[in-house]
Amino acid sequence: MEKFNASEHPHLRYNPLKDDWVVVSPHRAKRPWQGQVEKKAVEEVPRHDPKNPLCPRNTRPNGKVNPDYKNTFIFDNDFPALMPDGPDPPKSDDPLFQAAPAHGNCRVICFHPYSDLTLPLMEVDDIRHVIDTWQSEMINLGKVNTWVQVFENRGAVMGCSNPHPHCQVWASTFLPNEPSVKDRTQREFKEKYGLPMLVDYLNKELQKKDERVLLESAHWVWLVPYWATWPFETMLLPRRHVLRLQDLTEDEKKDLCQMMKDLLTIYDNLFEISFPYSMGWHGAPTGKFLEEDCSHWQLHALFYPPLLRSATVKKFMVGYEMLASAQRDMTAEQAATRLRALPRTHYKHQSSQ
Ligand code: H2U
Repeated sequence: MEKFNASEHPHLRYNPLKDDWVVVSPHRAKRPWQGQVEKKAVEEVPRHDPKNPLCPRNTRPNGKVNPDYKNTFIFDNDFPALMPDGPDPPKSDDPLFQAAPAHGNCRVICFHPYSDLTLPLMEVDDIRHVIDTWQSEMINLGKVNTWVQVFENRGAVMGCSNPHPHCQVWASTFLPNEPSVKDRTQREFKEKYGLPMLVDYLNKELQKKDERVLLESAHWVWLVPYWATWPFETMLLPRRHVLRLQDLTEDEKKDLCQMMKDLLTIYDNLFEISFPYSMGWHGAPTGKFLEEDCSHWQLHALFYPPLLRSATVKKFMVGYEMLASAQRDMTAEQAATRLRALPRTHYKHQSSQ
């Protein structure tokens, strides 16, 4: 019998955070592609578009005028998915027809006044404003909400509705599905093994750095998780045990600015485009959880890019993925090797050097 080789042979990998499995089919990356090809995103974005509702000084469709902001600008989403007030659905005894209250706040954070910038093209000082804003939003919204989800959709392919650099914050009085599962899995891990899952995981990844670790700084480690599902999915972890984004120290935040710039530059350099992704932060829940022991949690940022083999070929999570299990076509280690080989100078700045 042939010896198992992870970069040749199909196998399953366990995601201990989500308590599920991903099918890894490394040999499939070689297959020819005649399916859908995405349009290459238009890279020419004007610095200021008088019609763009996220630009400084412009009037949004609801008549509100944006200030002449110089770094970040935060406002309540004009089309919020969740609202702080409103009637609750009636309780039901029928297990098949259950509903529950859903309240919350949705906010939009513009990162910078210039529409032609993205996080990797911004100065580290400007990225610092974004991180400080994430922290203040987490603190304010976390007082009454159980979960505050900071997330950025970048690129039309990920549903981003506006080219201006921005992210969203959705805060809810309930714990959504993903963090709810992660709360359980991390709690059970700590009870069983005595330390937080992701603290243990990072220690182990750092013992074999050449496999999945991509970048290290004084306070942060960027890696491809062993159980990654999306082709170039990655995770960013603090070295220290940190429960929430708002607990980061000055030094950790300063270091995070450069780390974000570097890792997002590497992403852009992979296919020499403004790399599409959904990213977001997961840390211990807030609201009533602020008073509870959440030491099983470890803060982490997640990056889910949809592209597979080029700027225009996307990984589809359809068919088998919808009906059976998530599946990927190359191993986490193969993705790490490709990302690790890329320069930290943005491709838009390389020719001028
Ligand atoms: P996305 O690009 O990730 O869709 O985020 C943009 C958000 O900005 C979106 O949720 C909001 C949309 O509702 N928005 C406003 O609140 N007001 C506007 O005038 C434009 C967009």
